[in-house]
Amino acid sequence: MSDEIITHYRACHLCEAICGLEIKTQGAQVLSIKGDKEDPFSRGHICPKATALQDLHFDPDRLKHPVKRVGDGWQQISWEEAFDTVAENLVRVQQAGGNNAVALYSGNPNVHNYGSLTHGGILRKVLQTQNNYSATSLDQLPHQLISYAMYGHQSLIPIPDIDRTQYMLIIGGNPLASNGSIMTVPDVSKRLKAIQARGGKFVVIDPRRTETAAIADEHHFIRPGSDAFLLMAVIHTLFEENLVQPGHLAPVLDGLDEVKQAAAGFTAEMAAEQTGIDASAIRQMARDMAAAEGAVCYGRMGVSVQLYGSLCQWAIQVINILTGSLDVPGGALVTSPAFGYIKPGESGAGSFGRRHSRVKGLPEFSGEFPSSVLAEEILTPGEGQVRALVTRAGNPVLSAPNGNEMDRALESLDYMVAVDLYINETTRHADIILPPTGPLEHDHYDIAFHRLAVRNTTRYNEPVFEPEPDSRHDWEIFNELSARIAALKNIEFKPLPAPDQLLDLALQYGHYGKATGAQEALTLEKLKEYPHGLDLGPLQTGLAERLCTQDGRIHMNVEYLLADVERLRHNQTEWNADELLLIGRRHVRSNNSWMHNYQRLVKGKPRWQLLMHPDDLARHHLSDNSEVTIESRVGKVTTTVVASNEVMPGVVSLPHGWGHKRKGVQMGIAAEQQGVSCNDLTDEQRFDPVSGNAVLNGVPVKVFAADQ
Ligand SMILES: Nc1nc2c(c(=O)[nH]1)N[C@H]1C(S)=C(S)[C@@H](COP(=O)(O)OP(=O)(O)OC[C@H]3O[C@@H](n4cnc5c(=O)[nH]c(N)nc54)[C@H](O)[C@@H]3O)O[C@H]1N2
Ligand SMILES: Nc1nc2c(c(=O)[nH]1)N[C@H]1C(S)=C(S)[C@@H](COP(=O)(O)OP(=O)(O)OC[C@H]3O[C@@H](n4cnc5c(=O)[nH]c(N)nc54)[C@H](O)[C@@H]3O)O[C@H]1N2
Ligand code: SF4
Ligand SMILES: [Mo]
Repeated sequence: MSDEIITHYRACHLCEAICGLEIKTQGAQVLSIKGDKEDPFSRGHICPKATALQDLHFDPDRLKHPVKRVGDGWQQISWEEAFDTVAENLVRVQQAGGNNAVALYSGNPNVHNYGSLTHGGILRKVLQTQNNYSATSLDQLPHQLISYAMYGHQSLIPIPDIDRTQYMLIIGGNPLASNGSIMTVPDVSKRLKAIQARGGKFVVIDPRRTETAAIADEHHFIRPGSDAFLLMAVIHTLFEENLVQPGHLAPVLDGLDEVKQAAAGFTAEMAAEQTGIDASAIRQMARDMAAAEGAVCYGRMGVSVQLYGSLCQWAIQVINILTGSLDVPGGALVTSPAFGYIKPGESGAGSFGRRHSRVKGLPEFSGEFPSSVLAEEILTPGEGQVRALVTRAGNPVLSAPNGNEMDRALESLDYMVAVDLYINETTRHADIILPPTGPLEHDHYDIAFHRLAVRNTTRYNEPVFEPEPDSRHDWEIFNELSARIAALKNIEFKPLPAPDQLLDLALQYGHYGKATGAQEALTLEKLKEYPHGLDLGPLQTGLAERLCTQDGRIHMNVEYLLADVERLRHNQTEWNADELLLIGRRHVRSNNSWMHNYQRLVKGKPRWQLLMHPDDLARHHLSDNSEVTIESRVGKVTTTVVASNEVMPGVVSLPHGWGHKRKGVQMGIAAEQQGVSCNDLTDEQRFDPVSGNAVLNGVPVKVFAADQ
């Protein structure tokens, strides 16, 4: 192996910010990981997780070969045996119980791994099952549903033009910790401060004074789950004060009258009672949205994973439309990516409610059922019961509501296979685990996140290290496994070419595939000349020409959303002073459930405790830093409570993704961490009835001293 020091440029794939990295290696060693200052988009920004990429690469707990469960232990097997055994068992279960007897759950890292995106679909195709699930319905399903319903394509999602906005209303998002979501925005802290520096402002609505709220011009606490009242009151105020001005989109807009009627009665005073935010502040938000030269309302997890997730995301679009903030600089704009530019006729628009889940009857979206029903589909006997499961890059035991029920469900399966890097809370139930290469061992392109970025950019990176001998990339696993399943089922199958070939084609047929005066035609070859990434300019107006609805119009008058406004109207509730509502939280050193096995990220101050307001501690006769039991309808956990003025009274906060002490987890450092799983408390029976998206915030809980 050569002693040469090599500098690699490579995107960090861990979160949606897609920061450019400069990685220096010597032979098999990583010498340094730093921010790539020449990356035109991330400008050198990184967070502490980037340096943990080397820990992930060298982690002795990371699986390098397929393993088969034998009693309580695991035995290494060959790829041949692994693929054959998995295919035989999946097909066996399907022959006995029908195609739907096998379910597929796809987790979040698939979206950060382009080979998984290009090749994941083939496994779905050969399995021919309707039982598809993913982290989408624990997350951004309402965003996709609303874009599908209003603009005709689930991925035609308007993105905040943060670099030009003068007023940004952030509801239930904490980009300083998450680094942005459904808004790819590296270096977000500087970009937010730049709004203030140019005389604009941003306002945060959150039950916790988050890192983002702390630097905002205004922060308003909100009672969890009540945002729909706030949003409807903003809409009401816009009509009441004659501030509605849809601008250039007016000719393609449907439903103005229906929206006005729906908002009637949602006064700022009514919303104040429901949310706890002053009526005058609510009116001011409407006025500021209408007055600013470039304003944008943006809502994320806090308004997505709640009982009115879809209604909230709809109302946010409506507010942007009514204030003339959609499709204007400084407002919300659709992106012009090099891969996956959406225009009328584009495939993958989505589908909704073509069928319903067997037990609870929740609607399908784009061929998936909500993950909240996966456990019951496994545990409820009858025709169509799920008896085998494939997970790929997912950890539903820690990520889905009612983790204990999920645990029991996975335990009861006839067969399970996991495509994953680790033996964790979920994959420990698998019969066979198929581990792919690590992230530094394959090339990289951000199919999903350039599409969601606050600026149009594109970038391709070569692998940092050669893959180890006899290893497989995720996409190779899908190709090989699908081929075997297809052969046993006697269906036609052709493996897909490598992802870089598909990328090259997509670029050539894409939005920048033809030479223009300013730009040469974009091909993969061309893109490789820009290892730091290629800037394609700010977001562009032109939504009207890109609408994918059949009539080419924007639909604000979606029947099932207008009906949901009525559900909201009839669901005004009293603030119960004794009630505690549980919300989550994210920390910049953590990433969902799977990055607690790296010492540099878990060291220091513990970050897994329950936060509770000092008044609530007193009211419940609890002391700071004591052990408490938290109880919800579905379960109990015991952890440490700490006093915090960050959370509003009546609200407690516990992060998700912890709880690695479950028996059989083979992640040495993670298993030593004290945190418990927040999803042992979240309730699978609570979901947004419109989309079926899980409710992971605002869960009613009781908290009492642990020794009671
Ligand atoms: N209470 C509560 N629950 C939540 C949330 C919340 O805010 N509160 N957030 C929700 C959200 S937004 C999300 S996205 C979900 C995430 O839920 P999931 O996607 O189910 O879980 P992750 O924690 O992302 O787990 C990722 C898994 O992928 C594996 N992995 C990592 N990289 C790769 C790879 O390249 N290839 C393969 N094959 N495997 C890989 C890891 O080892 C791990 O097992 O959690 C949701 N759950
Ligand atoms: N460091 C780190 N970064 C991440 C992740 C991670 O786990 N760690 N996960 C990644 C993933 S998969 C995602 S989807 C994104 C999520 O990105 P964000 O949505 O920005 O992240 P969250 O911290 O979940 O922010 C949700 C906020 O909503 C608030 N909230 C809770 N309930 C309510 C409510 O009822 N109303 C309102 N208005 N607010 C409420 C919470 O207090 C929280 O501050 O982050 C991504 N980036
Ligand atoms: S913010 Fe951190 S984890 Fe996210 S892409 Fe940038 S370096 Fe990676
Ligand atoms: Mo997510």
